[in-house]
Amino acid sequence: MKATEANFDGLVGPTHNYAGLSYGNVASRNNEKSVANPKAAAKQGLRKMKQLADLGFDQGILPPQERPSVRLLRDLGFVGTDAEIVARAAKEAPELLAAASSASSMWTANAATVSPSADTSDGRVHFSPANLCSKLHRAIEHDSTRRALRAIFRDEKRFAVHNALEGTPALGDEGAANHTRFCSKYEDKGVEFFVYGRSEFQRGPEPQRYPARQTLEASRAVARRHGLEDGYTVFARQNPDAIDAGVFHNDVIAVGNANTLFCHEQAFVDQKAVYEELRVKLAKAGSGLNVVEVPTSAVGIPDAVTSYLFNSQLLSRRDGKQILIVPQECRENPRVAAYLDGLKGGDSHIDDVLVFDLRESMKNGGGPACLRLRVVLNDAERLSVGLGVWMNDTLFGRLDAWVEKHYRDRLSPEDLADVQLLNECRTALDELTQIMAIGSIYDFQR
Ligand code: SUG
Repeated sequence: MKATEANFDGLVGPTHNYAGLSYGNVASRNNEKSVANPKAAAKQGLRKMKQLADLGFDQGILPPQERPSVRLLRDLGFVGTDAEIVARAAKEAPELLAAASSASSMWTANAATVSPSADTSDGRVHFSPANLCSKLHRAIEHDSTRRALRAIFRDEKRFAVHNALEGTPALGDEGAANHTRFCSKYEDKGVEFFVYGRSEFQRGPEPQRYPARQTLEASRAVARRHGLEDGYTVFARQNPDAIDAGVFHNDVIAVGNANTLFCHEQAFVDQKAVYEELRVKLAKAGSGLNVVEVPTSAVGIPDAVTSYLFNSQLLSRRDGKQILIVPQECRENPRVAAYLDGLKGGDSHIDDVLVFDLRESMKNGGGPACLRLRVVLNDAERLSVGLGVWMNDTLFGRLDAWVEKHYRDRLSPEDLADVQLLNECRTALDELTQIMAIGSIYDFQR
């Protein structure tokens, strides 16, 4: 049965702000305490989704999570009514309120790792929500992520939504940001490629400055639970120097689609051996591997980190051409812009480049690829997903009006102390579950 790749983007939540919560993520730290514009952030994301839907891609939406998370604050010992809890946290521990308020679930590349049914032993699509245990503000996402995925991918005969792995350093898991799948056609069996930054039990080079968020043990556990075959999986270690230069996820230095791997020459340890293993395994799946490697002499790692050249979406159009979706920061960097000018067509098999303004998300280290979760679905699987999550003209109109009505156009870290924000968010999310017809998925609705 024919399959296509759907992209599920995270809708930016009403508390989008710059709290500097992600050590190792250069943009998050550089923009700490600046004033965010949640309304603009959400609209930038919606425009990307709409334009890709207009181009004929299957574009889905994942709802934002409830923030601030009063549940986290209660767990941390704050007591009283919800409003009292927010007020107390604001006064006594503003850093905890910031963690409880982050809109970080918008970066759905970190929501889960997804294996298409063509790859798994039981023929279902498998989802493993990521525990994101390396950062407090992200470690609180997986429970709600699982709930949202189960609400959208309901049919247990077709979909398996697992619990997250135990949230402990040995099993640090950041989801699809460190996972790529290569194939000839989407419906064919593919080769799943897992990239990790460190191993709890095996020796190897590790970053010295910034944390490695993904472990080999977590990647292997995900592959095991999804029922992937060893002969069709590849595990590669990320170059620790890249992590130390701000490449906190593999999707900041590499992106893959179909049989193309677009990456920097300093992305992996033992890079040539990684290509070779991918080639051999992909050949068994009936495909060649097309590597588009960007040399350091053209684009250095610091340029890759500030422009997010590799945090692009590489997508196959229905006519078979591949397009690259990049953030406008790529155009503003002269070396990256020059590289992109020479990229199109020819050997690269990348036929067009589309540029998007995602400035609000980029200032927190989230580019086009961070904002989407890829889910390869065959026709029957796609039809079993509710209509309310697929972007189209009507849904775009309703969501744009919803953002216009409920979102602020200014939010500073101090504004998180405003207890009114909690009510605003709940009112907005309650209406959203009706627009998307996904049922009562939030705690406050239960
Ligand atoms: O986990 N930023 C996110 C960005 C995630 C990008 N995702 C991928 N590369 N796939 C992170 O570092 C910043 C929040 C703040 O500082 O307020 C943040 O969480």
